[in-house]
Amino acid sequence: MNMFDLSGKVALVTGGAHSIGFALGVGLAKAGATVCFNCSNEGSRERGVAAYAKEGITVHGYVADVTDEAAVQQLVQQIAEEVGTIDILVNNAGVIKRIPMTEMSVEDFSKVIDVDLVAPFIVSKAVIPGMIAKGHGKIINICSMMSELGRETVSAYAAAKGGLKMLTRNICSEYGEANIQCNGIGPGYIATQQTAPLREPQPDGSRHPFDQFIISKTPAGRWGTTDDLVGPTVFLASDASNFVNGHILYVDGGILAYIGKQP
Ligand code: GCO
Repeated sequence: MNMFDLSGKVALVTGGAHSIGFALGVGLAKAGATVCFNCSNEGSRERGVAAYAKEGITVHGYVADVTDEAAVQQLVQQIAEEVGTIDILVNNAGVIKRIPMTEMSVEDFSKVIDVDLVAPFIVSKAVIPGMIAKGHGKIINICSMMSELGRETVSAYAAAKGGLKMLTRNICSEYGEANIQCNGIGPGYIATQQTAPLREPQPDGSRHPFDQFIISKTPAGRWGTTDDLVGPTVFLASDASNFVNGHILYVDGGILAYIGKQP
């Protein structure tokens, strides 16, 4: 018996057309799941479907705004009709705005909260009834180092990701008896487009100061890759984690355990 086998399971990865979401979608598919993803526009959907096809994966791609409850309800219904009731939800879609708090508009703050916290509520609310009807479900929320730590310029993102940690724990508390396990993945600093500005080489060719800082704060001595997140996500999506609930699994190379190297 392979407790990590996802065969027969339907997975939805929000924001699954690229970057971390794409890597997780590929990993879930390679573990046997039928993978669906949503994104914000048709161009991204087409590029995403093509990218999965290059990996030999037939995926179901949809355009839907995860902050729009009516659109999400329709998406979940369409997936149920076209693919099957969702067994695994990965709330991955997210944005970040790096602006000093006193310079950040309420509009910008609210946008980050809407995508990074309200949307996981909306999508989870939409899929839980189907999971209850099936007698099982897995919800995996992509949290962050900022679920535990703050830093300059990311007030909205930290507030959202801190809230997402507690939403994870509350879904666990409210629906655990329905055999729904809700956990989080807390990525460390992962080399993606979202973190590219933090890694840009300096004009003299030296490392970006933040790049140097993260390397000094990470026992693994490197930035993570999206592939580092796949195994932990497959674990939380599988029967191997049926008694793991309300847990945030930090995949950070040890950052949260480490005071940091003396300069
Ligand atoms: C930042 C980074 C982080 C990472 C990730 C860490 O500006 O500090 O973007 O937020 O993206 O969320 O877990």
